[in-house]
Amino acid sequence: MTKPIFILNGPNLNLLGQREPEIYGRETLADVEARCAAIAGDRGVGVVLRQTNHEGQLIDWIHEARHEACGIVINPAAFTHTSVAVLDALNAYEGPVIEVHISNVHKREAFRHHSYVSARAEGVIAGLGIEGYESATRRILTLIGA
Ligand code: CA2
Repeated sequence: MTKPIFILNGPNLNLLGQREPEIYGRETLADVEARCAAIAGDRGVGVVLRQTNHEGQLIDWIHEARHEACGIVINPAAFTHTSVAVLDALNAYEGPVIEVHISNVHKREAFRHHSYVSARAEGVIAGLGIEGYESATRRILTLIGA
């Protein structure tokens, strides 16, 4: 049986749909999970969506994915721009990784223009709102041949 896709989310994304809708929209991570589960489910693949405000927790989940996930969709949020540790964890993961940003980080402050994670990701999606998670899920399914 195919292992699930891990959809991992970094700090403050628990507020999705509750604050700053002009930047991040009105839908929640529960909506993201439902949309991606429907897409992956059509190919017989499950999804596991998680969110944490803690860098070490995110790293532990990436380690878990080494044995438990067929691919990773990750929105590392602010850790995108700061964390060599998240990059190192992803470098130890052998399956496909797609990086997602809800907003177009390149249209925002200069400190959001650099991503440590992009050096590892098979693909990077920014500015498509939560549809970016759906596209990333489809891409993982393609890359694993599901
Ligand atoms: O655009 C994205 O998805 C980001 O990864 C979101 C991060 C930001 O630090 C990155 O530069 C780009 C911030 C996540 C904060 O999420 C919130 C959602 C709703 C309300 C407040 C914060």
